[in-house]
Amino acid sequence: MRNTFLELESKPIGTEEFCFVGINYCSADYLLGVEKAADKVRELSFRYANADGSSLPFKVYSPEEGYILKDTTAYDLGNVCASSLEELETNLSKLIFQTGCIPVFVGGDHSVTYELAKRMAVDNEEFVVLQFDAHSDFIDEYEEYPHGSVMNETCKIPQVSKIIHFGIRGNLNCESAISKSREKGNMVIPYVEIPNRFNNLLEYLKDKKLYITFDTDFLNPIYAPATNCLEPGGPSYEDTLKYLKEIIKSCDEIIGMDFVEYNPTCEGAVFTGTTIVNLIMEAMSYVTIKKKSYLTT
Ligand SMILES: [Mn+2]
Repeated sequence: MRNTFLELESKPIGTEEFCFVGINYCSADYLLGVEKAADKVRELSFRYANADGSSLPFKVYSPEEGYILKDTTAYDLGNVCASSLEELETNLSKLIFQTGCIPVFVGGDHSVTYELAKRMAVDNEEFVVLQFDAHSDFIDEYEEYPHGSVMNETCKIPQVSKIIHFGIRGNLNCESAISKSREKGNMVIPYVEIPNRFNNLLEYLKDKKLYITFDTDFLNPIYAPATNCLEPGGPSYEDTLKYLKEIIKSCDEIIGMDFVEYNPTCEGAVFTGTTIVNLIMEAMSYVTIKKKSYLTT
C-alpha cells in the first residue's frame, strides 16, 4: 500500500496530467481538523485504487460513464505542511509542476486558496477564479479571519481577472462583503439564481483560463456534513457534478483546482470524504474528456 491518492506513484514517471497535492494547514484553532483532510482523502480513495496493485492506467468504472479515468495519468507529490500562511507561501514556491500538469490541491481551510492562487499566478498570466461556496469569503478582516476574506485577497492578485462566487446561500453571509465584491467587478451567482444564469456563465467562460476552488460547504450538508461552516439546503451531489462538468467543458482551460474546508474530525467524515474523493475523480475525468475532446458539443 502506497498511502497516496488512488495508490498513485509519489513521483512523476512520465509527463503526468494531474498532480495531487495535500495542503496541511489550518489558520485558526476553531477550524482544527482541516489540516488532516488530504490524508483522510487518500485513505478513503484506497477502495477506488486498482485491485492488482498497479497505479496506472486507472480502472475506475461507473455504469453511467464507463472507465472514467482510463486516458489520464497522475501522481501524488505528498503534503505541503505549514504553520503560517507565510510558511505555506514559501513551501508552495518550492513546488515545480511539469508543463501541462494540473495541480489538484486538497486540504486546509479556505485561507490557503490565496496562497495557491499566487502560486498559480507564477505560471499563468491571467485567469478567472471560480469559487464553489455557500459564502462569498469577501470580508475585509484578512488578518483576523483569513478563511472568511480569502477571495478579497485573491481578487488583489494582478493575474486574477475576476472572481465568480458560485452558489452562495444561507444566513452566514455578509451583505457588505457581497456588495464590495460586486463593486470590484466580480460575478455573484447565488444558489437560487443558478438555473437562470448558468448558460450566461458558461458563455462568459468560453475563452477563460480557470482555477476552481471548491469549498465543501457548497454541497448540501446532507451530502457533505464534515465541514466547519455548514449551511442548510443547497445542491445535491448530482447537481454539483452537473455544474462541474458543464463549467469544465465550457471554459478554455482548467489550470488548477483545490478542494478545501473538509474536516475529517467532524461527524460524517467518511461520508463527506468519500464524496470529495469522487468529486476529484469526476473533475479529473471532465478535464480529461475536454482535453481529449471526445465530448460532443
Ligand atoms: Mn469558503
